[in-house]
Amino acid sequence: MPLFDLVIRNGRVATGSDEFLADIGIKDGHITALGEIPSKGTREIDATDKLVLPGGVDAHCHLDQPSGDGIKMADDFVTGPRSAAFGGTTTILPFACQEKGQSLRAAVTDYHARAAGKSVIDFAFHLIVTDPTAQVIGQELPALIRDGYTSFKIYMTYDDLKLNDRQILDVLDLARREDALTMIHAENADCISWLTDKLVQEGHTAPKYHAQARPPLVEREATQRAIALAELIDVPMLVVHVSGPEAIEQIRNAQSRGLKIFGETCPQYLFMTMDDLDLDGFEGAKHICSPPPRDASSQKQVWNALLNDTLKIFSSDHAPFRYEGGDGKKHAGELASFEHVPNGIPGLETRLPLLFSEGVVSGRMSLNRFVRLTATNPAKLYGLYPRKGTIAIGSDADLAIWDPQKEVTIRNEDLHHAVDYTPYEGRIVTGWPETVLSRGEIIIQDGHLHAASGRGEFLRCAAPMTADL
Ligand code: DUC
Ligand code: ZN
Ligand code: ZN
Repeated sequence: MPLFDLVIRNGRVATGSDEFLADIGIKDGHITALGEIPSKGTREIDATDKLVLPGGVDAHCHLDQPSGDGIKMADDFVTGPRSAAFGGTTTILPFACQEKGQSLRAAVTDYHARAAGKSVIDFAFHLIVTDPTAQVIGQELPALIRDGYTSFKIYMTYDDLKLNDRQILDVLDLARREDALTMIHAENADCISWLTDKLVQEGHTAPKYHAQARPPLVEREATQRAIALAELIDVPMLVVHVSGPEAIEQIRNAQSRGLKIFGETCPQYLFMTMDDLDLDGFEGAKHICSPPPRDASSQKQVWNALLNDTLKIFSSDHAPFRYEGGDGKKHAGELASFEHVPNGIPGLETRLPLLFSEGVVSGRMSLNRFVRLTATNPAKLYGLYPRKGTIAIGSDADLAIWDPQKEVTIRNEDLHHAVDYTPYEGRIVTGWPETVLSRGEIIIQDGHLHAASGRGEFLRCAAPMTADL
């Protein structure tokens, strides 16, 4: 009986800290040998001239999340994870979103039902806390944290999601007591609604005005306030989807004062600008997300913040709405005012290839940094490390074998999500994850899916490893 179910031979292996030539032996879904492996495996993969990287961990995506009357997310727990896998991601963390008035436990039960038997890759849930009642703070959240839901997103904007400062303090205080991580969407709600009303009154309703209704200042102010609240409680916090220098400056300042404030950014802030909201007709709606993409100089600053460790996490914020049909971007009509367009863009499948191409291949960032940003750091921050996010003896054999030279033109027809567009249509990238393994099983090879929906396992998260980030 062979020692290994699978041996990957001769690949250039990279982790968050090292790069070396090695064979990888896999048994029962785990990595059990690294180095020169003389014995043959039941199966073998030749990875000569290929890179073998940890499968990506996408720590911010929205799937099958109710988003308002008449609006439906295009991706569920079949199509979203499948699309992620084709893009080299082997773990996702979508959200279980509490509706105001709903118990958090009921929300979690609901999302487990949505996900049951569907995902092709492993997944955990973050919670979205919209109604932090005494019962939620005192009982439900502590119990859920112990059950493996150790991170929750809270919002400072969106009427049906937002918390006031006092509620935010309650959540942060609970996170400190129970050793959990708060993720915060930092935009000032009153500024946005005031600016929106003004723009609409002036007849400025085209998609491009979305960016004017949410300028950098509203993100900066909310980021600064959120950091002050976390400082008051003395607890780590992650600012999600940071879009530009104003918010980055707040985070960097907090870090320089020794605060455990982390930052996440997403492809839209490196590869899109607000000019994309000003396409012909209603096409700009395809690029509406919040915070909005900024300008070319902001993109540069976001790159810098990834390179100087201010931002430690790179996620997709995949929020999938179809352009055509009446349940997505156009649910309020062909030329609806920007404030009625659902916020969000697809990105699960393109997240890694975009950063690999423009980061690693272009020479901006090391391969180790790429791995840290896209796999190791999120696995640590969300209590999944070292099971996920690295290549080490004992870790799950979640691996992506990249052809670092393959040129791919991104075309929506070649992607595997259920959205009818990609904001990156026509963009050429170099490097693509050709073979993807999840717990030792080959799930993607030769452009095909080789695994059944539903094989993915639910992961319980441990406490965030913030000391090490
Ligand atoms: N903004 C969010 O806050 N969530 C989903 C998508 C978006 O654009
Ligand atoms: Zn958000
Ligand atoms: Zn989001």
